[in-house]
Amino acid sequence: MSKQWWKESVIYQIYPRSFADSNGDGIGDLKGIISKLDYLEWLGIDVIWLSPVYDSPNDDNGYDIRDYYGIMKEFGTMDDWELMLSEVHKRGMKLIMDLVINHSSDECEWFVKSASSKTSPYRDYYIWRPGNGGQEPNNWESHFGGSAWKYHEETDEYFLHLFSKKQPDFNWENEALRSELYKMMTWWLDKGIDGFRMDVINMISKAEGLPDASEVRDTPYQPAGDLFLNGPRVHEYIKEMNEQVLSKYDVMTVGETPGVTPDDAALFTGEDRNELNMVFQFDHMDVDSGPGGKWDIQPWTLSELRRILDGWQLGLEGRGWNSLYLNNHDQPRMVSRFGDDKEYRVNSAKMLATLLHTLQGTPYIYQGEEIGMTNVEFDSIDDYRDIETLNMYKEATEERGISHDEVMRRIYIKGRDNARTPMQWNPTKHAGFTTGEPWLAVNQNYEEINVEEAQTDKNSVLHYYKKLIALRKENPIMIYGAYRTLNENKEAVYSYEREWEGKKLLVMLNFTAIPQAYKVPPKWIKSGCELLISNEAIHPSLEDGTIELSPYEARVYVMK
Ligand code: TEU
Ligand code: CA
Repeated sequence: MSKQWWKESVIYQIYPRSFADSNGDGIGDLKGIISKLDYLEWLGIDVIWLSPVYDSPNDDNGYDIRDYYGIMKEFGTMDDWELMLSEVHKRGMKLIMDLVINHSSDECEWFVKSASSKTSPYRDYYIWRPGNGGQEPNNWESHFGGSAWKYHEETDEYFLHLFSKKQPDFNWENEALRSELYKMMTWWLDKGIDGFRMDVINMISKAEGLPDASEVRDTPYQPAGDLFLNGPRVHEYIKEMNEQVLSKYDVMTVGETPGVTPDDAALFTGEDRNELNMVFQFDHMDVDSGPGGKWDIQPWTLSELRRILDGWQLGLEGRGWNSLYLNNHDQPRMVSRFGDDKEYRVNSAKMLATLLHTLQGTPYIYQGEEIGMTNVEFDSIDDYRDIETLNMYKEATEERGISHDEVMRRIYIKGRDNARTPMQWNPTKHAGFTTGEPWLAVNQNYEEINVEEAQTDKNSVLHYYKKLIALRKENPIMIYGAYRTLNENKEAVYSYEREWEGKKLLVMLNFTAIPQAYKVPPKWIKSGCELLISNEAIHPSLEDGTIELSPYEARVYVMK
């Protein structure tokens, strides 16, 4: 593998709680993951990104770490984890762990000591401030609703939590805290892992003095992203982390960085920056959000999605590397959001997969995406588990007078549990995920949508993913080719070229449920070309100059 093996890899994200349950307690676990490694190897996966498996009270399903050196008991033991790692490596795959170091759980021993007294040597590991005339220290809103501050009676101060009340933010200005975190990272790297996905890593440096948010909406607390995203010392901290830890290992890092532009991303991922290898940007994940944020749902347009993705493809060309994703454990299922999860589920899932595997960057497959799993609609709010959803439901219905039906409509479209229903392995009860009662109900379409069915159906989404992944390994142009956008019928068709060492690819994706005319660029007629992959079986030749793309049809040609 080249030094930059992460550029040539396809990465698969496992959300362990929902992946595979080996002991019938209804919760996915490490032994369950081990039982599915042959499947991932068969698919052609190179790297597994494992969402947090550290000891946690699960206020935010593991993104609230209580013991950074221990495994959550529901998931198994450290021996199980060691076995999993060796089984991953035995199959020639790599493992990156999800690292949450912007905040910990309030049950983490560091926080318990920090909260024990104002004079604790750990006090400054977290962000404590006195109240402001009986009010919170500033007007910041938590991502999970309400104030970003919680009052701590025992020491008569507030602590900052940008997420849940049980996720206190670390104070990265404290050097001892940073050393603790680097020591912990080294401990995991010495176990042989192949890197980290770093949770909200661009939130670790907050604005000097923690001033009030200037943008004031008609809500009690205000979004303050400009005051805690890409803060004044964020690059200093990450460079220090790289110098003291990461640079000593052949590992990959991908930072989760809400609110970054391509210019910001180039600062985090530039090869001469010695910070991170890649970042997850969110511009395309906000394409259907209005000024009120994710729950202010707006229709999205292909021209806006293209503008965003073009911007990232061209913006990072030659100075960074894109992470390519349309799904993860925080986002609704891509076939429901950007495709058609009813009449054209299979074709639109394949079309979206073609997009992700023919842009420049590293593709990330989220568990279930490869079989076209869809969003879910539970009848009752009591069927939901995600803290973000439950807090929003309570605040919207009880404090803002929004109707139950309207709030449920928003949850159906944007709720995070859409992505967290158990992986659908086969058509037996609970989709073969568990022999017990699942922690979150299985999507009722599992009899039709499951891995077993997909493996037997040669035309399934799954076999299409397997072919796309294999093509990337055989055609470096899909990895390294320069990206050039094309504007033919651009409101309905996303088309672009890739160019590398004299070779050319032409990609055309019909993003609609109706046939679309597409005028082939003349140079492709003259030169002649052959079809590399398509989600349709028959294709009029390109000679005619104008072709018709069927609903959600995807085609990729290579120039002769
Ligand atoms: O998510 C950070 C983040 O930006 C989320 O607020 C995301 O935008 C939101 O969930 C979309 O609805 C990371 C983790 O991926 C997420 O699961 C955690 O809840 C969060 O950090 C706190 O650790
Ligand atoms: Ca289990």
